[in-house]
Amino acid sequence: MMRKSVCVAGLAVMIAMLLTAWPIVMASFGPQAPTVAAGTTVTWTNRDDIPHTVVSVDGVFKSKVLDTDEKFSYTFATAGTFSYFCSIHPKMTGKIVVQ
Ligand SMILES: [Cu+2]
Repeated sequence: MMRKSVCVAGLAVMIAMLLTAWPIVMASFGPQAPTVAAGTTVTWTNRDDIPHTVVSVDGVFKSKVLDTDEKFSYTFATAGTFSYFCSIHPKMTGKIVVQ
């Protein structure tokens, strides 16, 4: 199963969390490291059938537990590289590059 939802419309970027293969440690964020402009709101959507979270490594943002099709959005006001992971499955990682 390989479902990705990437939508760049105006100042919004959609990131889907998806399960690429069994076992669960293969779950991943896609795209992995999109580059966006400062001021962009990034929305993560859980396209998987198990819960995930989106947690900034540096404590910049933190979602609640997202069930299937639930969303989390964060607006990146400043430039930098923001790494994040799923607190339920710490091997699920990604980053957002803000310019
Ligand atoms: Cu997860």
